[in-house]
Amino acid sequence: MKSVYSPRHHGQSGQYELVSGAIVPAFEKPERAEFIRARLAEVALGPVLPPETHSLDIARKVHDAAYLSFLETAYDQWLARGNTGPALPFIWPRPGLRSDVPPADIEGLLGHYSFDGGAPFVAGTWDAVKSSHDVALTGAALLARDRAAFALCRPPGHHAGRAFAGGYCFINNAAVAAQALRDAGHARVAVLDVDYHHGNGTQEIFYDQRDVLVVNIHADPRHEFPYFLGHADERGAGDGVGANLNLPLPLGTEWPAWHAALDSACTAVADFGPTALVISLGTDTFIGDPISQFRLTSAHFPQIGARIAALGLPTLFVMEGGYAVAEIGVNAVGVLEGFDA
Ligand code: SP5
Ligand code: ZN
Repeated sequence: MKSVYSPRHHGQSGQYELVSGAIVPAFEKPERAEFIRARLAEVALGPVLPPETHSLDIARKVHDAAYLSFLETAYDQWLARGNTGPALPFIWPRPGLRSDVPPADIEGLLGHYSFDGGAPFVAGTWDAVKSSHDVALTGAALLARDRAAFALCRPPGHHAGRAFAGGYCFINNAAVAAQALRDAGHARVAVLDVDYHHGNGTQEIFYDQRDVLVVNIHADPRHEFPYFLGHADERGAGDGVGANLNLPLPLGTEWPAWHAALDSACTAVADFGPTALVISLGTDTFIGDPISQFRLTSAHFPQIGARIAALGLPTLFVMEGGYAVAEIGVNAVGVLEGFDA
């Protein structure tokens, strides 16, 4: 299988995050993508291509134009206000405050366009985010000829919604790819998100559509980030009723229960009858993940790939989370090897 990778992901680096009341080095760091790239070479999975430059036309179908402009200009606005260091929000318009009047100041805009403090901007953030978007679109284009492709996206995307960043995510790469596949003529596209965390952004983007099925296997949001979306009763709205499926699992979930959920998810995908599949590939389900609480081991990841391959669909893998940096290459590439086997 071919992969797509850009070194421009390095622009998103040198950040901090607030974890359990402490400012700590960000878990979402450049080494993640480099370990995956090294493993792709080590197992000779296939060619690793650079992305082609794409316009934001497709991104504008899944994100608000004003939000995309904010992403592009946020760090310059932060500097212009006399700040240095990473730009992070610290105030949000929760219910009870007004969100209908966009702030004119970057301090307010950061909260207006995010749902947590986990998507920091530094000087290279926009370039990295744009490159990750280009990687996803280049991967999607490969499906015109190839059975499968791997978009080694960084930063990840599945927490980003139509008009908000969060959870390390800015542009929703999987949603952009799914939209590109729709535009390329696939009447129905499925997105299967196997990251440990619920892909709240992808769900929000497609929630009222019946042409894109979104299925999530994730830690129960009553106990885990993103807490405020991802429950089993969220089945879609309007035209999209029935085209969203959440399979929340308890903290501590091991392979048998996780694999049973994967089987249910794959059955739902098959029943939907898509002609293309996007996998939001997070490996933070791994037992050694520093911020997650499922218990998959490295031997399980190829089995995930094999089950997905059995669907027989053109499949784009889009990298999302996974923070056990030493093992992320083995686990992510393990899924791809299992698919190709
Ligand atoms: C793409 C992706 O996987 N994003 C995940 C963002 C998670 N951010 C919140 C992390 C909260 C970690 N809490 C850990 C408590 C450890 N004591
Ligand atoms: Zn995750």
